[in-house]
Amino acid sequence: MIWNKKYECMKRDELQDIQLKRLKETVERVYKAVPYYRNLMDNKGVKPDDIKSLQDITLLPFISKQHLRDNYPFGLFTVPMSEVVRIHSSSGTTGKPTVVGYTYKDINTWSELLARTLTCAHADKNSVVQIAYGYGLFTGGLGVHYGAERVGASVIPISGGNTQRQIMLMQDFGTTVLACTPSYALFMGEVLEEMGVKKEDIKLKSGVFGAEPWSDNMRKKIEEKLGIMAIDIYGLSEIIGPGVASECPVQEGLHIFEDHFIPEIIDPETEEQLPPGATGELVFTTITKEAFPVLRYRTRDITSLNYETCECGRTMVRMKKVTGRTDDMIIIRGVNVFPTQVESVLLEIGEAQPHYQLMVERKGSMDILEVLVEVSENLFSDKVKGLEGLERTISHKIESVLGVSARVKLVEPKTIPRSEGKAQRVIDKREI
Ligand code: DLL
Repeated sequence: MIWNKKYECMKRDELQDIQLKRLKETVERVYKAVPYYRNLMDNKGVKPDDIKSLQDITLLPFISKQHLRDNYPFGLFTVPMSEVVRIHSSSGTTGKPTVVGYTYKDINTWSELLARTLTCAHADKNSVVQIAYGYGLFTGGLGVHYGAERVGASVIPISGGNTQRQIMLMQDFGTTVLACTPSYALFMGEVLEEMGVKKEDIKLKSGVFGAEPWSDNMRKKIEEKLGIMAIDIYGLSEIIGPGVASECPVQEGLHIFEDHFIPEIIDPETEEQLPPGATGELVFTTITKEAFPVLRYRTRDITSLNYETCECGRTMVRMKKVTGRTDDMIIIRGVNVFPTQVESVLLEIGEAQPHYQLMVERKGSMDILEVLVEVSENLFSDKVKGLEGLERTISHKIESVLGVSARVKLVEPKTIPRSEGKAQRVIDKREI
């Protein structure tokens, strides 16, 4: 059942030898090809030859989303564009998105990682995999797609939305594996009930759900409603997309594909590496990527690493389910949203004040975003009709910038609580 036993079940010392060799190659590669990396390393006084053990990874500089933005769009690629066969970009960032590139070999690696992931959910050539992650610049749809083809499954590339149709095809085509965000999976479960379709009437056996945080309680609900085994899958565009880590059927932590990515946990304040088991910010170094390798990328996701052996036979370290972040990014219906994006919309519009708050709720399985916005004194005393128009304008603009719909509510001047420190921009009432 394990897809690539040689690597996934490798003894740790053998794995570490491979990791060190690959790490050295990657450091050499970025140092040679990218002046920006060379400068960062020179400034830290580290040369590729200084990497003599895996622990020497701590000598290397960190990379953050800001570094990627500073090099928009292709500045950190280590191959000429003639070698790049695919470009993706991360959803919902302020201003310019972060852009990632893949060579043919990278796509091949990525497909294998998703094949491993889908195998964790018992997918094989007899499976029918319905992919309801978004296709396009988002890495979810196409990432899972190539992995599903790699295991030889029959793939339904339906993308997100149109839930009744999803369920009709699920019945007619005999879908056995569902791939989408956990909140969408739960929503499908609800629509299934509304449509009077019993879980016994469909062939669904498992699902690979990720791209947003979800709890074990939510897992239970999804498993019950759809009658399946729900597997948590994790990844981020900057590292490769989905396929960075996946739960196995034991469902106690997500195995990180360590033959391709080296994880570290750091203290987000001091940036010191923390010992195994400690909770902190997850950092990844990619060690096989060609087009867009990254050194010590700060994910902002909070978790811990468990090096104990897993019942499933895989030896790869397990990360705990991600439940929080060190920044204020929230994920609404699978889309990453930063409060500062709302701020830039408000500043552009002018009539609204940059005093705002994002309220997120979950009704059933749907995330509802409401944005409270203060208006200026003189505007508020104007006719209500004008205000409704302004609400609509802001709401349209937010939807086009963020990629998610939001209900906008204008509020009287000075009603949003002011803070002396960090403003509380997000009130997240979701219980996931
Ligand atoms: O969400 C890639 C992906 C697609 C993963 C499909 C899994 C399935 P980004 O849009 O770059 O990439 O968002 C990455 O989403 O840093 C986490 O904060 C969050 N995230 C992704 N997977 C999980 C998960 C894709 N299983 C950001 N649990 C990451 C919690 C997750 N958070």
